[in-house]
Amino acid sequence: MSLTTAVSTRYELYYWPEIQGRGEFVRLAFEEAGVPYVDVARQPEEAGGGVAAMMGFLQGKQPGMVPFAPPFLKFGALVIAQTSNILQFLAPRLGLVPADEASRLRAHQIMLTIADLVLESHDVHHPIASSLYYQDQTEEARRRAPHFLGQRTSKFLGYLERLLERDGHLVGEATSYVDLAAFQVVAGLRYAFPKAMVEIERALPRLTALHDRVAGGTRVAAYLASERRIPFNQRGIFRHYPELDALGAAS
Ligand SMILES: N[C@@H](CCC(=O)N[C@@H](CS)C(=O)NCC(=O)O)C(=O)O
Repeated sequence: MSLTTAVSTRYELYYWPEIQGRGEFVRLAFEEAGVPYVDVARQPEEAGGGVAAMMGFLQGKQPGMVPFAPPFLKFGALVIAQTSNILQFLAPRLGLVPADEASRLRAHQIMLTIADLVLESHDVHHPIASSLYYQDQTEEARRRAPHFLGQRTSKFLGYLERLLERDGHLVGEATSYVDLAAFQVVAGLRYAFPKAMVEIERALPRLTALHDRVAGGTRVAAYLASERRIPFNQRGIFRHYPELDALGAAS
């Protein structure tokens, strides 16, 4: 194959370079599978990386489907966006979902539900607009947090707990991308709301055990200890504002 017709078949992940965010669900899948990927925006601009490389796709300057927002994955001629969609594409290739259709649908269904929780987790600190600073919507965030922590978090995580209780797993016996995602939301919510999560997790022993099992897996543990794992921070989806970390009465 000549250089001009060669289509790269390496996995290229495009995501904001300084946060875990939604890109982390994809990073975790590659890390658990031990499959190499390029985290493009974290590479130097001189090497074709940086946010500029990502913006080229978002602005439609690159061939292939134009993504609405990161994360997106480039594989050959394919440009795939939407976290759950990326994972649905990757999981069979990475061995992170059983092969049968029912299991794959089940996995996608749970992943979409986790994606809803991710959005609500973000909207606690940005209840009015993503384009405004947290400091411009603190009052509304303080009102929203007890609703999120008192009702929504328990409803979402309690759903995962019930699946574990009833079926013994989220999807299949082997570690799936949904297990990785469940680990990530528990880790993120613990970072954002450490006090409330102690209370909330009392009712979630199976989910806590799943979190620990995923975190202790050989490849994931090595990843978490590496520099590739960006620490949680105040620019990501899960942010720690102590004034929001209370289960108190909702108003
Ligand atoms: N539903 C999409 C949401 C994508 C999304 O909101 N991406 C964020 C970063 S985590 C972003 O950069 N959004 C820009 C925007 O919404 O304008 C997914 O799950 O991938």
